[in-house]
Amino acid sequence: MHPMLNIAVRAARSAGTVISRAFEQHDKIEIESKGDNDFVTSVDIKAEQTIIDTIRKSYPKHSIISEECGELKGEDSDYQWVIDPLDGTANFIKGIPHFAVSIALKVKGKLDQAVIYDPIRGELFTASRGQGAQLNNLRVRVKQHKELSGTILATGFPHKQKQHTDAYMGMFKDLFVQTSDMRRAGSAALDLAYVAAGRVDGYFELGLKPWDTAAGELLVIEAGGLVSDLSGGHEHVNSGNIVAACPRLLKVMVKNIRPHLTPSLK
Ligand code: 2AM
Ligand code: CA
Repeated sequence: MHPMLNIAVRAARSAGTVISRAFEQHDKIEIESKGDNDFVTSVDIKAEQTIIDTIRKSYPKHSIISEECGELKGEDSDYQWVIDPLDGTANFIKGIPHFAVSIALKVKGKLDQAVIYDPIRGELFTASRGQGAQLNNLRVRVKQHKELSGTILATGFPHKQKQHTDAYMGMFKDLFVQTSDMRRAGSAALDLAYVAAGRVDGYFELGLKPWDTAAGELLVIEAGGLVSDLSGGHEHVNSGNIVAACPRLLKVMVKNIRPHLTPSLK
């Protein structure tokens, strides 16, 4: 295993322990509102600190960007860790056991290493650039589909950007009538990991942040899939609007999504 992936795994497992212990004592979790429909708990912050401490111990000069701390510039800006300590915070708060730790490393702006860890199921998704994607050390691949018929797509609702509800529902409807079914589980990181593992066939969501998707993007690519913005382009990191699937299905998904794009979603 690449030494930096090894550190990412160590950090993700330590954070996972913090999260699952806290989940067992669910009634003691302190919740704070960051804004409309946006919450942070003492657990997000503690898990994030665990990850940052683990990375800093081995790589004190690397830069870090994380959900709760924002950007921590290091002496070495070629290496940037992108961290979501608890993706699926709303599930965690409600007691729904579906959330994950997401850690990616970018080297000179390119995704290089990725870990997504589900501490409830003990599932560890890993990827290194050019080396494929694994679930608990076994190779995984995206499912191949040429059309929507027979597929299950994962998605997330634009709950923090309700101005996009009509556009989103238009996309959802056109896709839904052609698929077998949809899933809305509440963790973007796990949605992308599940695309990589072939558990769902594709995924789309609007308004995400870089730490929601960085590790998942490398996992999907290393599992033979593609990630794009809603028009099939490369703006997803800036826009936070994302589609992921095997290359042929992604093309079909984008074809169905595109007619619903409003100027602010293009
Ligand atoms: P979080 O739990 O870390 O906040 C739910 O749809 C998924 O979307 C979660 O992964 C959640 O991450 C993420 N998310 C973050 N910002 C969002 C936004 N502005 N709109 C929709 N989902 C968002
Ligand atoms: Ca997140």
